[in-house]
Parts: sequence; C-alpha cells; structure tokens
Amino acid sequence: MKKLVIALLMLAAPVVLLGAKGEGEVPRPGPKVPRPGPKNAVAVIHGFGESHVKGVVRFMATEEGVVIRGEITGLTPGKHGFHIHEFGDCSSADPKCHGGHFNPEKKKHGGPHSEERHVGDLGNITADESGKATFHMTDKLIALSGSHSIVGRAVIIHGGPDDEKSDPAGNAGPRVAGGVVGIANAGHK
Ligand SMILES: [Cu+2]
Ligand SMILES: [Zn+2]
Repeated sequence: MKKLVIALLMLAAPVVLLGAKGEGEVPRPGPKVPRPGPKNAVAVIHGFGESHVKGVVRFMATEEGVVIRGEITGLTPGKHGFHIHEFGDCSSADPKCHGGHFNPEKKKHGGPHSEERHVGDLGNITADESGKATFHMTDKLIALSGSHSIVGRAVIIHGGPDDEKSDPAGNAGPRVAGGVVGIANAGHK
C-alpha cells in the first residue's frame, strides 16, 4: 500500500509542479508592439527678424522613411542649409532658441547620405533665381515617433550652404527662417 502511495505521489508530483507554475505565473506582457505614431507632420516656416522667407514643409512617415516635401520662398538663389534643430522654439534667430542640430546619437555633423551624421542633418535645399525652393526627399533617419522623432523640434533654414562635413553645423551661416514641427491631419493633402 505504501509503495502504491509513493508511486502515485511520484506520478502526481510533476503534475502538481506544473499546476503550481501555471497558477503562480505572472502574466508576461507580449512582445512590445510599437505604438502607432503620427503619420503626418508639418512645419510652417517664417523668416526671423527682417527676413521675408516663408513656406511650408510637410513630413509623411512611410515604410521607406520620412518623405519630406516643401516649398519655401523669399530665399537668396542657391543652396541653403536645411536641418532639424533640437528645440522647437522659433521665437527668434537666437541659436539658444533652437539649439544645435538634433543629435540624439551623439554623432558628428554630416550630410543626409553621410555614414556619420546628426539625425537632423538634412543637407541643403536649393532656391531658383526667383528665390523659391521646391523640394522632395526621403530620409531614413528622422522619424515622427520614437527616439528619432522630430515632432516638437525646429526646421531651420540657413543663409548659406551646408558643406555637409564641418562639425558641428556645416558652416551654413546665419539662421534665416524656421518653423516648429507639429502633428498634421492625415487627411490633409
Ligand atoms: Cu541648422
Ligand atoms: Zn549637423
């Protein structure tokens, strides 16, 4: 009889253990599902001080990266440094308002296609003879959500070209215009 009890206990033990494990188990959260961030964002650009630069830059998150489209007028013909700066304060041209290039990875300055670059390094936009710059690019580093999110930061346009190599800011001259990146209605064009 004793032997039978022991045998039964031995048979039951793993079941009890398994049962205990099952009951005591704290429900583990599943794999982190990325929160769907905003798909569209916009920056309305205005000139600082006496500058008459103005325009709109639109951002759209896609599988290939963030598509950037914009039209800016009132520029001097030629290339102008075009960056995302750390802070979204466009109250003046004072660099303290916008800070440096958005650089969450603590990298050196570069161009949009450089191996090493700031997340905010979008290179240049080019204005035609009338001072109008129309552009369309896709960037793989900036994002509209997560640690590379540009939402709430500033788009800044410089008076001169970004050489895409001089650290920390590409030697692009004064900041002539800017706008804060805000979440846009996805239904908008
Ligand atoms: Cu800049
Ligand atoms: Zn930079």
